[in-house]
Amino acid sequence: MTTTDNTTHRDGYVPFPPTEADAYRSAGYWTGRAIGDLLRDTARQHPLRTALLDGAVARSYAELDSDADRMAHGLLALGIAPGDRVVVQLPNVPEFATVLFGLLRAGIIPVLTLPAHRRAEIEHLAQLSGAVAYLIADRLGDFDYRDLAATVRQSVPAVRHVLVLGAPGTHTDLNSIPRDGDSLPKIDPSDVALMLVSGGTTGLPKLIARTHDDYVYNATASAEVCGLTEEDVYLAALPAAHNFPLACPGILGTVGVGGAMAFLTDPSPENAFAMIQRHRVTVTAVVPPLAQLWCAATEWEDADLGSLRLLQVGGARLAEVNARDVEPALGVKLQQVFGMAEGLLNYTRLDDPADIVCTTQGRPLSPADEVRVVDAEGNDVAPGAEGELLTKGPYTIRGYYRAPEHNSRAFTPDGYYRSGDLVRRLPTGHLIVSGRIKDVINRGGENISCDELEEHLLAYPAVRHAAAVGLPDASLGEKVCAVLVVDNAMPTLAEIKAFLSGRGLATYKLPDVLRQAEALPLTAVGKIDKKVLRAEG
Ligand code: OOB
Repeated sequence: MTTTDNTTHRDGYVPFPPTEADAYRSAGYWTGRAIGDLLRDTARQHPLRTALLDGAVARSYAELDSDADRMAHGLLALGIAPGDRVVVQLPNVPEFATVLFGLLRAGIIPVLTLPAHRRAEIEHLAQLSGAVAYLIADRLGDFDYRDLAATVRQSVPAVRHVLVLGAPGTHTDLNSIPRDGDSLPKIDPSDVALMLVSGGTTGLPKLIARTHDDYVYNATASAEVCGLTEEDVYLAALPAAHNFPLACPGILGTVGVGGAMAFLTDPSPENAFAMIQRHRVTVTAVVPPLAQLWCAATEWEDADLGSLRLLQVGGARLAEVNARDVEPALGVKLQQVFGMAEGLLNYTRLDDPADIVCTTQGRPLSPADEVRVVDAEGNDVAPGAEGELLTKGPYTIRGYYRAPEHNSRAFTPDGYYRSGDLVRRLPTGHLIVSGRIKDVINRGGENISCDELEEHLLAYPAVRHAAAVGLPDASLGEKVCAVLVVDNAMPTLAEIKAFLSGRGLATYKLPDVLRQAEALPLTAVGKIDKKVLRAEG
């Protein structure tokens, strides 16, 4: 079997073991609903309720439901078959929902890439998934996806169709394909529904195949934890193809309860605040750098954010100082979310005390989530001690798609995913993320946790963003480099060292080098990109 084999997506998919799958079903975690049923059921019960709130294309649930069916018929009529994979790369536009539900209803598997992905990632993901089509928007800002698509078609010949939302250029206009048909395939809820892209910090991204059963549970259980109802208006501010805004509870959770959704292509404070005010947005999700920017922007933007009831922050560690800022600055309840595309989600609960919300990254979503905290030998650490988080459960994958060799390292023989995240578990079950196994600087044999150092650097008054990275050093192996984005004058290395020593930090953890940056480089979803920082030296 080659990675471009197109006949079936099941080759290379690692299923849940049958006995565990049965247990998830009989305990009621898996309900046998397809993701498309979330929309169908809401459209039947509340056809006239608003689903999409974006200006000219505002759609009711009945309209979105029929748009999705028509999209499904159109894609099948093109010759794309159930089980085929389609690489989807769309900005946050309302049509994202139509395309997603259209593909899901047709049983075609979307490979959900982010707008910031470029040739290296898209070629790799198209090849690895064995995609037959690539679905894009014409352009976003100065970037023309049609040019990228022309290159991808050349290098990955299995990609037969390029479908464009907007002006198609030399490709096919998505809106011109005929949309009629009489039947849609029956969906097996234990089948793969969609593929997410891993947010991994090393190497090329991996594919994470999620089933209807597991992802419906992911979205509906998340909606419950967030108290989401039909009164809510969810704003997709992070790229909609990312697990967090897609299903935690995000777009799918909102559809499940019959709330309204709005999509934001550019989450700058100016745009986001205008959207929140205009559509009376109640819930949204951001990454920590964006949360910080929004908090700071309340000083110069005067939009009315009174409708917002919950700001979810996750994707990377939110420093306590920044967590404490959220409620006073934005007048909104904070929820920390520690999640991963591979599955496990941790949420602080709406009734958790403020200290828990500001100092922990939440506790597991499901009573069936199994979490272990282990040492380097794989043994459970003492309660409260730091170790690597291992997990399995009803919505956590048992292996990456088409990656047997990597899977033998990334999963334990009994099916736990090795997250690579270092955590401590409180008696309440809340987890504190203390770093990544690999995000450690080895300075002359002493290990320094970057997270810990960053937390201290952020406490320095003028420091807005901070990142610690190890740089090669002839005598130490690695030396400690602190990169700072500051509001006012840049502190000197001596000042920073004195400040950190004053906070009681060990001498070997003090930075050897200080760099000033205008901004920190960010990944496709907006997390600080350490790979780039290290490469910049
Ligand atoms: C989310 O998913 P991914 O797949 O982009 O990234 C997962 C990794 C985690 O393994 C962890 O290293 C880090 O991102 N992470 C956090 C965090 N949330 C994620 N690290 C510290 N604190 C947090 N709150 O990032 C994701 C998926 C669903 C919901 C939320 C985030």
